[in-house]
Amino acid sequence: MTTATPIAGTKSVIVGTAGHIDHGKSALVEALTGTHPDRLAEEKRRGITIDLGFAFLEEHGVRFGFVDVPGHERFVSNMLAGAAGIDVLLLVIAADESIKPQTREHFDICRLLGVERGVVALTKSDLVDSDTLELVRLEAEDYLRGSFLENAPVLPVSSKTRAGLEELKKALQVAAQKATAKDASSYFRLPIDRAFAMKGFGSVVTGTLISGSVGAGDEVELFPGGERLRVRGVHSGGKAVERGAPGQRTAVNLAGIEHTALKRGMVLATPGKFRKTRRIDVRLELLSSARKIKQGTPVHFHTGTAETIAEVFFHGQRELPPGGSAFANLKLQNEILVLPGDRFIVRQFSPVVTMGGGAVLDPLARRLMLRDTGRIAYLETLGRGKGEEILAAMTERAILGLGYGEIVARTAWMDSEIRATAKALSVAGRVKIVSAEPLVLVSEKIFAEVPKRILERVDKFQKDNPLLPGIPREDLRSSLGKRVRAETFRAALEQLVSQKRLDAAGELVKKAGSEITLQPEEAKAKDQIEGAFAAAGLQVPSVQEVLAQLAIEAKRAERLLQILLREKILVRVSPELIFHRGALAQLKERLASFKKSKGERITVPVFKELTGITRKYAIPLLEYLDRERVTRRAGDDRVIL
Ligand SMILES: Nc1nc2c(ncn2[C@@H]2O[C@H](COP(=O)(O)OP(=O)(O)OP(=O)(O)O)[C@@H](O)[C@H]2O)c(=O)[nH]1
Ligand SMILES: [Mg+2]
Repeated sequence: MTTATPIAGTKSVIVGTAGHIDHGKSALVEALTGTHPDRLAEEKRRGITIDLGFAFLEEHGVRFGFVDVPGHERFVSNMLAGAAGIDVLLLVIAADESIKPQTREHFDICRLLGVERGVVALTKSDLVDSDTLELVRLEAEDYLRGSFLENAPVLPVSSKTRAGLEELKKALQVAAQKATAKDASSYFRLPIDRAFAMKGFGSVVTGTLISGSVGAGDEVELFPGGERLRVRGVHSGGKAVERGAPGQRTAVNLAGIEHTALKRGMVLATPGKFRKTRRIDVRLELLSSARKIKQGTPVHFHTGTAETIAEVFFHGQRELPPGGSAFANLKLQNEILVLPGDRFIVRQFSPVVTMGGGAVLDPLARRLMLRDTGRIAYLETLGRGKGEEILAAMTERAILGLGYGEIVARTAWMDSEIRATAKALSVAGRVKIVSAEPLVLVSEKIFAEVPKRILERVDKFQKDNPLLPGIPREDLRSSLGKRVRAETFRAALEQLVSQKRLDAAGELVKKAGSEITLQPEEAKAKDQIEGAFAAAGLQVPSVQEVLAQLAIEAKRAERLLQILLREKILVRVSPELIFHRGALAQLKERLASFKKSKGERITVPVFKELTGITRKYAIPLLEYLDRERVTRRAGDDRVIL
């Protein structure tokens, strides 16, 4: 994947507003950027924000993308779609009203979404006296104590008089400089927050580019539907750009799809890497203001710009008390795309209030299973976020082995990270790389059993079938059951061969150096078969005739014949014709002396005469000699080589 080359020195940062209705969020965005973020006619008429609004500002090498959210409690779900992906929170508290319910709810949401930094604006400062302003500042500082905004600047501003705006811009600059840049070299992901048609362009979607980059000509995958789409163009900050970089508001023009098929909540991503899901394992944190959650409780679930209904189940406990946190398994009503570490919010079913949130641990979880006693330890490992531990634990749980595609879908790690981690685990003896390309891992514990089982099978087979030279590979593999995948089988077999415990030269596998040992009656029968063909010369008898005369049963007799053929004492010239090697050697000598005395050409009748055999035998025999390069066909004749 190509990475975007950001313009030297510029940094892209998303600033998201949050705060109670009418506290002056949109007015502040307009005062800072010159753009009023409200777009809808209804918003303008009612004087409130209903849906997300956007504005841009580029200053001192920072490109700010502003996401303005509605404060109305009925539109919190819209607020949530905007809050995902913000780098810097602009918490708005009106100086004349101080902290109100949606101040708290929005702030809780941002905290649960893992927002790391921000600035507090005490808006409408022109409406209050300095004592009131001081009081509100104290209330705000008190409220934010112990949170990620504990040390954030709290700045009085007025969008009306423009007082304090310069200080606020400076504070946003400082926060922007400190913000961790989103990863441009990672997989591309854009949660869609708007979709519309643009005259002359077709379908356009917008969103905050949360990782990777996107440019014209790229193929992208639309989740959860899985459609592969081509990018026709990309806009960022209101301008056409070659590639959209992470941390920017991004508009993507898509070919091959109607805008009506595109909706908020869908995600554009690097194609062929990820899997949609309806079951996830998470770390869930419940607000102390929330009601307790019981096993099976339905909630509203929000992640990225997506929203669905989830039923909550707990690992190892029945319920979650207010203020508590637990590993939970969420059953989602609709399919979504999430990756480990993605944040989410849950809201009470009714009345709809924010209850809590957390982070995704396993995006491809399964239904809660009581007998899966190691699940909690596994989720703890995922939560600690240490690559080697995670891959080792993941491999241990994959009884069938863990393929490259599954590792990507479960971790979203890049290729180099996957390979380096696998290598380290392999060197440490924790994981066996049973195939390097495509990469397949099997836990050393599980792998170690396979060679043992193979040895047992081969041993048993050779005991049960003393006259057979070995067990066919495929039979051996399928005897191990479906849990041993092809790559694992191959690696285990290779190991046994290199340890000189098995021979697996051809299609057959046998104990190294093992030979067939014959019973006395078998040895006798084998001699009889050989004798019958040796005595017959070129006038060979039919195989059935020879075998029928033996004192042992047909199956063993057939196997003895096979042994003679493998030992090349007998030679199968055609499906029906078997000759003793002595007879064939003599024939070759006779042809050689014929060539000396009569020349290299020989006709079929002369060949018949020379050998004394019928045409029925002569033709297959000549064809055999051609294959052996003793003769070469030349028209109807043969040339002796
Ligand atoms: N006097 C004064 N009025 C302000 C200021 N900022 C906003 N207002 C007014 O307050 C009202 C609400 O402002 P908005 O910016 O729409 O508030 P909001 O927080 O975006 O509201 P929602 O999006 O609906 O949550 C408007 O009438 C603004 O003109 C300010 O600094 N001083
Ligand atoms: Mg507004």
